[in-house]
Amino acid sequence: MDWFDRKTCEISRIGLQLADDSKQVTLSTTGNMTQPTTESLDLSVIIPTLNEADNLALLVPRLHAALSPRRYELIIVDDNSQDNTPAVCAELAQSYQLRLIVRRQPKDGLSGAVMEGIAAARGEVLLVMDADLQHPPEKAPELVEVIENNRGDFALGSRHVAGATSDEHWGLFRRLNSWVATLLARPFAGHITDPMSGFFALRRSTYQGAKRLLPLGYKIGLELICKTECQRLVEVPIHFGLRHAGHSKLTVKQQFKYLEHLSRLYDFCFPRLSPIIKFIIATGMAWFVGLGAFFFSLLWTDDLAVAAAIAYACGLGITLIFFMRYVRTQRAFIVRKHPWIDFVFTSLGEWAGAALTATYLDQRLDHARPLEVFVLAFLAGTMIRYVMRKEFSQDIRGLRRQKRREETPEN
Ligand SMILES: Nc1nc2c(ncn2[C@@H]2O[C@H](COP(=O)(O)OP(=O)(O)OP(=O)(O)O)[C@@H](O)[C@H]2O)c(=O)[nH]1
Ligand SMILES: [Mg+2]
Repeated sequence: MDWFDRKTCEISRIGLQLADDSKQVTLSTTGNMTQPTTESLDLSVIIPTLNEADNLALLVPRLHAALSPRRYELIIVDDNSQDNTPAVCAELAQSYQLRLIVRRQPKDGLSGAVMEGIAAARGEVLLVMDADLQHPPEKAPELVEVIENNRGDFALGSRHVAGATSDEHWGLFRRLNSWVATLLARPFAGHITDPMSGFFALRRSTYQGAKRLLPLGYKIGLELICKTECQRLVEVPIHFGLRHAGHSKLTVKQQFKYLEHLSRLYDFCFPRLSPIIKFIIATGMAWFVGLGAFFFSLLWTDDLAVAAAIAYACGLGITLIFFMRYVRTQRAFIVRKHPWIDFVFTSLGEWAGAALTATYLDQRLDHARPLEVFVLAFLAGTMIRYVMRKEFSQDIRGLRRQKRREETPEN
């Protein structure tokens, strides 16, 4: 029996309506509260939660005080929290308008929760914020007004813009981490000082104009800035408080996801340049490892062809790591059905090309220099890889955008 069955009696006693399907449970207010209808509203506030019951009890009244007398709805999207979030929401729903969406088996984390909340929202303006009280609810009207008064298309609560303050005292590592993360987002976040902020507002029509939303991990704000292609981004200084209760869910795993997310955003924003740069990075690393392996092999063999063949095989190990990441994170975009079979053929092809080139040079040149053999053999292998991946496996990412599966009409 899960929490939902256990809570049914309690929920019905206080007059809440339940709607259930295989994917989610929606708890919405009835009685003197507003039921979800198709009627549009001025504002929808979407709050993703994961074990934030203690924070919600404080946040909801403060948010209500800040937003009154606006016509707004509050949507809490909870990913099956194991604290008593549903009970706290049920309690709060007696005094405040509130819709709780519980996702039973979420796989797409914070970003997916926000998108699910937006899909259920009826407001003309959408406001997204965290539940842990780090985002001051009193600043919500300011963000909304930027959109309502058409001073911008995307309003962000910022920790770093002039006038912002913070209770958090970050150590050197966290500051460096945040600085690098912001720097990596700079090419598409422009002048924005806090593109990682999860406190933002935008018009519903702006959201609907977003192209190919495919968020990963935590940075839904950054995804939206990119995919809506908003030009008028306005930062509102906030006082960034300390988490009131509970624990941060920002893990190291999430930080790696951020890198994967960035990689996708680079592909989106720079469809030609991004794959080329990634190819260069992967190839550069393969060459670097290959060079080490080449000279190491020469310690016990003076056959340059053998050393080059071993070195290229080691370089393929690096390519393999990049390809694993590629298949995992870009599966939705891969045109071919069996990328791993393609990878094996391509690898064999390039390895054979490099080995044959080295053998040829070693046989034909009287005093072949090791470095010459290495460079020419690796060059041959790299060219074969480029051609085979581009033409045969159609691993073209941004190179030929019209072939990207995500952009074909059926998607
Ligand atoms: N629905 C849902 N909400 C989540 C998930 N992960 C985090 N959240 C919520 O997203 C908000 C931000 O999460 P935090 O853990 O505070 O992360 P953060 O603010 O980026 O990091 P800190 O600065 O360390 O607090 C909070 O309201 C969380 O409850 C998730 O997987 N699903
Ligand atoms: Mg937080």
